[in-house]
Amino acid sequence: MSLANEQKRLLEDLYEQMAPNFLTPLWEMLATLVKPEPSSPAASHRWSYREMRDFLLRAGDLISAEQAERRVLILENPTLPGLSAITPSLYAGLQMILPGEIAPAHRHSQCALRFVMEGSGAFTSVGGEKAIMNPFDLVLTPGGEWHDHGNPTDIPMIWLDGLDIPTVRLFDATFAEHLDSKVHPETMPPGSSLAAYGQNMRPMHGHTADYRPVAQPLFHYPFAKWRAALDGLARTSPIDPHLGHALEFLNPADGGAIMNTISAHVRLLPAGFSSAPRQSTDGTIFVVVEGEGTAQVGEREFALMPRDVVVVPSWSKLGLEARKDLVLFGFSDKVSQQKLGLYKEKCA
Ligand code: GTQ
Repeated sequence: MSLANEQKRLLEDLYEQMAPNFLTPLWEMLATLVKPEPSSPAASHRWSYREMRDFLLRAGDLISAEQAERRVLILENPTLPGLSAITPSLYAGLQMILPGEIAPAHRHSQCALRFVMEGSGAFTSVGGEKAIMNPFDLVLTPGGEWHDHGNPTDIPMIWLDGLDIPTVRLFDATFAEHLDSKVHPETMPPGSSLAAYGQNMRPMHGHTADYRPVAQPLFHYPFAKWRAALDGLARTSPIDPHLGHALEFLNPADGGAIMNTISAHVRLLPAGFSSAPRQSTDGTIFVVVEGEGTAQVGEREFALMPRDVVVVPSWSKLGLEARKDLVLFGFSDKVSQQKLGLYKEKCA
């Protein structure tokens, strides 16, 4: 037996003997733990809205929102089965509230965003203030805030949920509770926080601070406003070769990201525009809002149609091409990574 083989045999013997003591040798693992660059366990994938919607409507025939607490189909990353994760740090789900239904009030450590896919006039209530939702509105439920959903209209309401469930799981820091009543009592008329904080201003006497957390006063970013802002940017600023015209949603209290763990943005890529390839460490979930085009994600190509959802894992090379003016909404864990000093991007 050669010396190398003898060494290997003795080491393997040693590993076997230490295993019952829950000890393993780093030198066998180091290369997979500390890698020269990200190689995500998540896959890129596109979910067709038409297909998801069909399954969700079928679920709607079988279970009520109240029974389910939240009637949601989880968009599970194909290579992260059983983890309820669309990227290693984030969760996405498609939620439906049928006419007359209520999804009862609860609160939890996890931060949530809602991006409306269809329907008009249903609401998410946050701390007792309703946000009346319209297509492509962004509504936030920051961690720890009471929230319920309801649909007083006569059409189904469907939105995409984005939560930091896997992040909170990583830190083992989850708390949740139910409210005694199904619906939180109304604290302020619908639109109050948007009126007070949605114009780059704030009430001088801070009377709303009593019911909205000072650090997170705004929770409704209507489509009409962000779409107009994107058009305004496109009219006045040169286009970014990697992003297209892009705007991040901000928390007006501090100019930072919308929530503690989730960042969100929108992009407009004019017809004929092809973005230069870009990589970033924040695996991103995109929703197609308008237009048509393609997303080149590493070696794979996805056709983009309105309301489809595409996940782009960390450090995948992303190139976007617009056939018709393409408008995208995206969310990611960028703000978490920035706080931890991890965020990086690379533009070709
Ligand atoms: O609406 O509160 O998709 O608590 C997953 C967990 C939605 C919600 C989800 C939740 C919610």
